[in-house]
Amino acid sequence: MKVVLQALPAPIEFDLAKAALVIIDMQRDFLEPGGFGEALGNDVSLLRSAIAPCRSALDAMRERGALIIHTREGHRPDLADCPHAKWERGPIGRRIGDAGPMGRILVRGEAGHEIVPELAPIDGEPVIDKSGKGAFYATDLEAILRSRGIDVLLVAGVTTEVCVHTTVREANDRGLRCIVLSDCCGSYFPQFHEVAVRMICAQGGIFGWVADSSQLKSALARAASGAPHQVCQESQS
Ligand code: C5J
Repeated sequence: MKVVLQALPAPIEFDLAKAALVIIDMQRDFLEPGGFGEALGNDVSLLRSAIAPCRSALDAMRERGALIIHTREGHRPDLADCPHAKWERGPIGRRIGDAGPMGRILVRGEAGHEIVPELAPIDGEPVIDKSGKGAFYATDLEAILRSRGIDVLLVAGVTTEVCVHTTVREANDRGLRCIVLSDCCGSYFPQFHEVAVRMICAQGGIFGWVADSSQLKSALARAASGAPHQVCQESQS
C-alpha cells in the first residue's frame, strides 16, 4: 500500500510493506520512578506524554499489518556488556546493576527493564535488546530489516536526543529513510526534544523526516481508502 505522509521538510511517499515502526526503549526504567532515568536525576513524568501518541501510532500500524519492532536498553545480569565508562557515570548506590524498587537498574529480566504495559509487544513483534544507545550497535536489527526488505523506519520512543537520535543517525547512514514521529518521542529536557526534532529535518532533511501520530493515522486511512493524495507543503514547526 502506497502511503503519502505530510512531513517536514517535505511530504514523503513510501510502501507500507517496506516500512517498520520502531519503538525505542519505552521501558519502565525510563518512564517510571525508581529506574535508570530517575537514578540519573531526571523527572520521569516528562516522558509519559509520549505513551498515548505511541499507542495510537502502534494501533494504526498493527491494524494495517505493518512490521513493529521494539527496543530495550539494558545489560546482562553479570554486566559483562556494560562498559566501565557507562557504569561509572551513575551516582554510587544507584548505578546500573544496583538494586532499586523495580529490580536491578537497567538489567535484563528485571521489572524495570520491561516495556510499559500500554505498549507491550505482542506475539510476532521483534524485541531488540541493546546495550548501547543506538539500536544498530551490537544487535541484529539490521539483519532483521534487510531480511524483510524494509527501507523506511517510523521512529518513536525515548529519549529524543539520546537513543532516538542515535538510532536515526545509524539508520540514515545505512541508507534507510527515517520518519521521526515527534509526539511519540520524549525527553527529560523539553528544550532538547524540540531541538533534536528540528535537527532531524533541518538542511533539507539531513537525518530524515518529521511528522506526528495524527498525520500518520490520516495518511494510513487515506491510503487504505484509495483517496487521492493531497500534497500540502505548509510549515508545521
Ligand atoms: C538514555 C535512552 N537516555 N533510551 N537512554 O540513557 O535514551
